[in-house]
Amino acid sequence: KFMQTKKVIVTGVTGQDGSHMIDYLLENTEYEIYGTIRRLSVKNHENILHFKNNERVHIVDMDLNDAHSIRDVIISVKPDYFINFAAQSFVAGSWKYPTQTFDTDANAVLHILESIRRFAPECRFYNAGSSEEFGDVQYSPQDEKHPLCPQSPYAAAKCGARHLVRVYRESYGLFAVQGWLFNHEGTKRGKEFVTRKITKGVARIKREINAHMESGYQSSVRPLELGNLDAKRDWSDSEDFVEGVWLMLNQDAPKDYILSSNETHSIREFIELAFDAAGFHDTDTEWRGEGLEEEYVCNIGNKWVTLVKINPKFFRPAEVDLLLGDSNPIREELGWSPKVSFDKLVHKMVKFDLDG
Ligand code: G4F
Repeated sequence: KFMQTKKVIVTGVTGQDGSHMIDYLLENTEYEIYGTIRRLSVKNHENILHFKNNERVHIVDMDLNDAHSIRDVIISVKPDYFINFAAQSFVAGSWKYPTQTFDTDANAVLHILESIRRFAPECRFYNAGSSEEFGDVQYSPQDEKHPLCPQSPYAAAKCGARHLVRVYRESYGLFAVQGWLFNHEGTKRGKEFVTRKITKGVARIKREINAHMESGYQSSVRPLELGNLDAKRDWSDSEDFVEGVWLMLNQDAPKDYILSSNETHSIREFIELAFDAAGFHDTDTEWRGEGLEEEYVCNIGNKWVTLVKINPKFFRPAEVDLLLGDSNPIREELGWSPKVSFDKLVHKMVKFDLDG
C-alpha cells in the first residue's frame, strides 16, 4: 500500500538552528521538508544555499507575525511535525524591540498552536525554549523544575510561550513540547552573539597583526569591544542540539527537557581560549586593569597591544549572571549525548573564522 511520506515544517531556516535542523532531517529521515522564510528586502539566504535546490526541501513564504500566513501554510502542507526555531532571539535587542519580540516569540506561538489545533491536530509541535527563562537563577545546576524567573522581554516572551504550549497540550491533547536550550553556538551563529563576535574579532585581529608585522608597523590594531565579561554560560554546539530536539519530538508522550553541556564558563574564559586557539599564547597575554578600564593585552615584538576592551554600550539593563544546565534526564531517558566539547567548539569556530 502506498505510504505517504511525512512532512516537516521548520521555521527559522535562515538562522543557525533551523539550517542545522534541515541538514539533520535530510541525513536522518526521508521526510519532505518545508522551510519557511520571511520576505526581506535584502536576502539573508547564506545558511540555506546548500539545500535550497534539494528536491526534498520546499522553501515557502510565511511570516510569524501574520496569523493568516501561518494558517495558510498549515492548511496547505498538513504537516506531521512543526518545528519552530524562528524568533527574535537576541536578548539585548529585546529591550529595544519589546513588542516585536513578544509578537514573534509568544503571540506567534499561540497562532501556530491554534492553527495546529484546528487544521492538523495530529501534528507534533516543537517550540524553541530557552535557559534564559530561568534568568535570575535560584540554584545550580538548573533542572526542569527550576522556576521561571525571566530577566528580559525576550525571556518573558519565551516563558509566555512555554505556558501556552503546556496549556494547549493539556487542554487539547496536542503533542506540543518546548525544550529549554542552553546557549548553543557554531559557525552559523549570528555575529551579534558574544561567541561569534569574539571568534570573528579574534580572526580579524590576527589578520591585522600579521599585516602589521609584515609591514613592520604595529600600532593600529583595533581591539574587540565587549560588555560584561563576568557572565557565565553553559555553551554547546548547535548541531548536537538539533538531534536532541528531534528526540524530544519522537518520544512516546510529550515532555519538556533541558539540553545543555552541564558545564559553565565565563565570557573571559571564552576570550582566552579563542585567542589561544589563534596562536596567542598565555605566556604573552594578560588581563590588566579593572571595571571599565579592564583590557586583555598581548606582548607582540616587545610592544603591548590591546586585544579586548570594555564598551559599556554592550551592558544590558538586566543580566543573567550564571547559567548551568542539568541535562541528565534527556541523556538517561532519550539517550541523547552531545559530541562536541567546549574546547572543540571554540577551536572549530576560531578555525572557521581564520580560514574564512
Ligand atoms: O551571546 P549572548 O548575546 O547570548 P545570551 O544573551 O546568553 O542568549 C543566547 O542564549 C540563550 C539561551 O541561554 C538563547 F535563548 C538566546 O536566544 C541566545 O541564543 O550573550 C551571552 C553573554 C551575556 O551575559 C552578555 O551580557 O555575553 C555577555 N556579553 C558581553 N559582551 C555580550 C557582549 N553579549 C553580546 N551579545 N555582545 C557583547 O559584546
